[in-house]
Amino acid sequence: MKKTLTTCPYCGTGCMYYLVSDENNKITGIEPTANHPVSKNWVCVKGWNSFHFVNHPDRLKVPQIRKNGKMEQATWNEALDHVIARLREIRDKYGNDSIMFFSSAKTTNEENYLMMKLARAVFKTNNVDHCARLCHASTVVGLATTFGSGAMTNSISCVDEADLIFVTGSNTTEQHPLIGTRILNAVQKGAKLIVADNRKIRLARHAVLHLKHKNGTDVALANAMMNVIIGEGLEDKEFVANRTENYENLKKTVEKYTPEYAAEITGLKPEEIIEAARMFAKAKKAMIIYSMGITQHSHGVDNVKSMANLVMLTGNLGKPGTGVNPLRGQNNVQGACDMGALPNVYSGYQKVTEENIRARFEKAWGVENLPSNVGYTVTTAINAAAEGKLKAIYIMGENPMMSDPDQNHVREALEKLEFLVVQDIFPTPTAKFAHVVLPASSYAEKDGTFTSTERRVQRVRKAIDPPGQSRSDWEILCDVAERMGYKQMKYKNPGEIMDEIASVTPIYGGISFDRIDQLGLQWPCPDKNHPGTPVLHVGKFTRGLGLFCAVEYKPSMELPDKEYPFCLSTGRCYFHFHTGTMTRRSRILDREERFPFVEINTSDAKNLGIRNREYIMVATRRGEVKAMARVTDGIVPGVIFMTFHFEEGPANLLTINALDPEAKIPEYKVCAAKVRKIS
Ligand SMILES: Nc1nc2c(c(=O)[nH]1)N[C@H]1C(S)=C(S)[C@@H](COP(=O)(O)OP(=O)(O)OC[C@H]3O[C@@H](n4cnc5c(=O)[nH]c(N)nc54)[C@H](O)[C@@H]3O)O[C@H]1N2
Ligand SMILES: Nc1nc2c(c(=O)[nH]1)N[C@H]1C(S)=C(S)[C@@H](COP(=O)(O)OP(=O)(O)OC[C@H]3O[C@@H](n4cnc5c(=O)[nH]c(N)nc54)[C@H](O)[C@@H]3O)O[C@H]1N2
Ligand code: SF4
Ligand SMILES: [Mo]
Repeated sequence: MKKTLTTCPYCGTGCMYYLVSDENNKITGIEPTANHPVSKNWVCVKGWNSFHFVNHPDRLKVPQIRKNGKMEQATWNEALDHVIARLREIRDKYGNDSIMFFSSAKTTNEENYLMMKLARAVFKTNNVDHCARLCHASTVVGLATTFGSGAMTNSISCVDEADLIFVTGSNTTEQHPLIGTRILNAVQKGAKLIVADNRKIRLARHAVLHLKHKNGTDVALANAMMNVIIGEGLEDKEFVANRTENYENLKKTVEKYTPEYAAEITGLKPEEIIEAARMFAKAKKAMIIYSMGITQHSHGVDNVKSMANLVMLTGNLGKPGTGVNPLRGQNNVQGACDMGALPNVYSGYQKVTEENIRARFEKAWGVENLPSNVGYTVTTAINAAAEGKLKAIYIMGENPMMSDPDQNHVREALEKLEFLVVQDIFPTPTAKFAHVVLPASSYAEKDGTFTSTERRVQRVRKAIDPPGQSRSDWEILCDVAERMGYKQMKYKNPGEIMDEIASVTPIYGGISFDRIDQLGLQWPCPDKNHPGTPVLHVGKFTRGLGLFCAVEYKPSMELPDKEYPFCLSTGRCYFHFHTGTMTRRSRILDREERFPFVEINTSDAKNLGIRNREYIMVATRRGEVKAMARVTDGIVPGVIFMTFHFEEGPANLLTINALDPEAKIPEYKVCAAKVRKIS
């Protein structure tokens, strides 16, 4: 038996544990570790079961090339030669920006860095992005504008110190279980909890106040809370005066958002809003925790700015137990953003549009003429492909056929592509459209780092050899670069890649494999002696002063009407992860939640004659999906909720391709739907 300390491949909480493997190169289980600051000898059910998929027989083991419409096995040489020949042809015919690279929040920092280096240094395009676009793009834009840095301001341990925790649009106990537990423990010790979510999530049972506002009305709620706070003189005058700018503008904007006015928009009672405002403002240390309920809207950036406004107004920033805390979703989505797998920035959020920054990267990478135009996002790339403007996509570790909005639209886009490469560990629905499929090795079979939601850069370690001919993503990417004739992408191991990252990325300047050996380090960590940064914006914001950005409430793009009377909201459940490629191949997890389901309120179900566990049809203007009715009082009347985990009942066949104008994030949380019985 061998024990290998590594980081969980599921959520951004970033638990570390030991993978236990035997002499036959098989992982047999996991063992928690006591000294990790977040996991503290615990993991959630996905952590416990994070090895079944690794051993699963469906793992991709051999490269494949499409020949005469059929996928055929190939050698690595044939597959990679084909990839670069086709990409070269397409580039020469249509230009550099006709190719797009989807990077992956499932892969390591080193691999994300190499993907963006490949796109920029070798293919000379800024067309690189990843699933943060579908997730926290609103956070990255909104907090960069207000604070100067788009990450969680505080640490997970700050939950223990808060007097009041405001959880909005985060089903924390199911989606970030070890943070959820931490919140429950804090409440038990006396912290107050406010939950804003119109589903009766587990945290709601422990809240002093549960706000069941309508989906998409968070700006109205926050503006009204600020209206009350200012009206009653509860704002932190000193903080506002010394640390922020543009306050007058905010004050003027929130004037009209009286509790009564916001009550009409949100469906709440005015007293609930007043109580929430008073509690939040009067707490000594209050923190906001939010996730997809805030970001996944056509006004997601406005929502995030509202969260920032609320904490600045009450002075809850730059100290333990406070802050704006967006819980990042994927195991390494924070890292994929940090590494510049985004169309507008290099690693460390250094802008591609700034000449001196481009010059630095040109020098470091030994290339000339790095592109200065901002590239496509994941979402605009799919649109461009559907319009025939984008010709090729190289996808590493994403499954857009299941995860992007409006599946028929995605299908049309993928079908139109002249060339699609899919590099994954499993044959995904997206891989069905690929011209070349490259088998990658999983987290258990490679070295590297993931960065958790609290900006903690942690080690991932190789426990076993990869199955079949599969190879690490970093090795594959280096091979592609070399075959393209680029000489500066050769590394002996991921530790060397991290050294290069540190040399070009100021916030990672002090990170190296030997320093982060056991517990990791929280960025910014600018030099080798820096201890890391648990709390951001202490004494001063990254951008200097905090910027109040006044925003008006804007309704969601497609609201319920007579024909489609329900609001369809989508999200996740405890046992499955995303498009299910990993959890549905995990015996125990798949046993717990086996069928596509739709939550519907008891009174709605009664009116339609729908019984619990009966299969029903859910339809929107995009399509219809069969799912099992879960009749419950845990959701308000008029709203239905589905997950996007099931290939056989894909929620994204229903969702709308409406985007936030700035962040380009889809509106996954609101569209109009109807349900009917299957006779
Ligand atoms: N088990 C499991 N864990 C996961 C994942 C997974 O797939 N499975 N995915 C990971 C990833 S990448 C992410 S991004 C996170 C997501 O984590 P969460 O954001 O917590 O999960 P969601 O289910 O998308 O949505 C959370 C809640 O938002 C509420 N909501 C919907 N609309 C609104 C609104 O307009 N306002 C407010 N205030 N609330 C609203 C929903 O009712 C829902 O309960 O989870 C991560 N962890
Ligand atoms: N309707 C609806 N849709 C949503 C959301 C929603 O709330 N509602 N949420 C959105 C959010 S927040 C997110 S983050 C996205 C997620 O969207 P995706 O990232 O597309 O979804 P995943 O299923 O996580 O896909 C990750 C892929 O990486 C593969 N993989 C795992 N490990 C490795 C590895 O080491 N190397 C390689 N090469 N591949 C690997 C997996 O098999 C899988 O196919 O979905 C979005 N879609
Ligand atoms: S809380 Fe997240 S990181 Fe921790 S074990 Fe569960 S899925 Fe893994
Ligand atoms: Mo996410």
